[in-house]
Amino acid sequence: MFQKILIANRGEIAVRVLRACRELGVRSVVVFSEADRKSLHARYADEAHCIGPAPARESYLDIDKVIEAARKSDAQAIHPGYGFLAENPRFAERCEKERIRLIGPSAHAMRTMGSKTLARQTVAAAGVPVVPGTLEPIATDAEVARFAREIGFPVMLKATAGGGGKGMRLVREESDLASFLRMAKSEAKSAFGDDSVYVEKYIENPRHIEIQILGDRFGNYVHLGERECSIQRRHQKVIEESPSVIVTPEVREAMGKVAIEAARAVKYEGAGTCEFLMDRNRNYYFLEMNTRLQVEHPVTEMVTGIDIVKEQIRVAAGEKLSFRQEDVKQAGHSIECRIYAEDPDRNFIPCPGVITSLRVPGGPGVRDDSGVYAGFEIPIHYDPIISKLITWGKDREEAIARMRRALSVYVVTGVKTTVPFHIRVMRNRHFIEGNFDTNFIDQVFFKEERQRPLEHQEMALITAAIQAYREERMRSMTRRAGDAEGPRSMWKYAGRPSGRKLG
Ligand code: MV4
Repeated sequence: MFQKILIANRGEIAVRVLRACRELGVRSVVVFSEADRKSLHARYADEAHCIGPAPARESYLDIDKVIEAARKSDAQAIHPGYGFLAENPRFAERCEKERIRLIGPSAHAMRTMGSKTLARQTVAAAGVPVVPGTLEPIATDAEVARFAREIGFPVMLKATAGGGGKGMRLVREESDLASFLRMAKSEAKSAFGDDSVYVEKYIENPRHIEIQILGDRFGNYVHLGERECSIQRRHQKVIEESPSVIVTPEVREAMGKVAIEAARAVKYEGAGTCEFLMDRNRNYYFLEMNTRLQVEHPVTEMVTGIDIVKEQIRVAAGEKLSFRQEDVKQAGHSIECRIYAEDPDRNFIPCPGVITSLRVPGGPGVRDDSGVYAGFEIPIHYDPIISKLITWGKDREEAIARMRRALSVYVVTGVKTTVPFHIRVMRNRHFIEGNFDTNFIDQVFFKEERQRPLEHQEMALITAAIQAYREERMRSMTRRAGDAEGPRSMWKYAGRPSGRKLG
């Protein structure tokens, strides 16, 4: 096992990896930017090195500075977390050159999966079902038109270097093809510096289902079942769960097998995720493979009992996987809500700032993977995530009930958060029924919410009337009683339906 690991990340994921290091008895080093001098990850680590100014380009994304910090601190391995350098094949090569073990797959695996067309070719050759379409980037307008006609409209144009919905265009009819192709190419060029695109059949109202895999360097592979990630907003996942309500044991086993074949095709080492689109008939199609630890890994940990981060570290240190496929059992249900410093009432604009007070929920089946504390200032320079709130229950109903309970007592002051948004989703009948797809938040949920402002206004009026009544009653009570303590704080009455005094 390693003696010392450097964590090349920040926030909640750096803290998550630090916890794994502690449990393994491995010393930890972190890097931090000038904006993160007082961050939780820098406090939590055994050792911390400042690697530059706030902009990520000059700190967390600067390969030379990260390597230098690893050298100075004598770290034998680097955990990249997610984002930043996590899927950068040049970083993987540099680590190899410096004889520092990267806790992740090879540069080759990253490069293959980083190109969507190369990934499609590679996994299709391994027998994995991919979304019907071209396996190569397409050079000319005429060729795009020919393939689109062959596949049949609607089609999707996607950037070869893409991911996350950038450089992606839905084309419903042939007359839009030329102009949409130009848009897709220019978006791809500016986002990835590569304007090549390819064509896929459009899957209507799909669900996004992904399979977690783990591999070691001896060619052993296991899958840890699926995560349902269809609850997204503008291609950002906001709620994830495991298992998925639509995945049957048979489909799970089949998807797990093909995910392992995809991993084997690139000699994958460590933790990785195969993303699939699933249509209404439960046909599934490989979309892409993420060659990193993912934000939503905790829901899998909660239902399998496997610590994915510790397992990642062990296989990177050259150990064999500590269990076999038949040892993996999913028990109960887990849900994750991503709590962001964003204002849901103002189109989710980021709300960086100082967290003036913080109260984190606990109790049975509740886990809060946080990167902040009361008094911390969320910097404007990075993703404004506050924490991931994860619940576990014996079934989906209990996991939802616990999530509602936890969200309702989650207090963050000083910044706006997405907690109220999550409370509304947890009450939405479609969500409760498990009846949703990737269009749910943007097309179904917000439409329904917009139709309810009158309801909210009426509720506000009724609440104001009750409050006025209680205040008047209080005034007359304190006048009569001549209470020696003086008038009591109003909230003691206002919050409790029974009007019972506790203090
Ligand atoms: C698709 C698709 C339908 N058909 N590809 C969006 C992000 C990128 N990772 C892939 N995406 C999609 N690709 C075909 N052929 C629908 C989406 C999609 C989506 C996928 C996953 C999660 C949320 C989504 C929201 C809108 C569209």
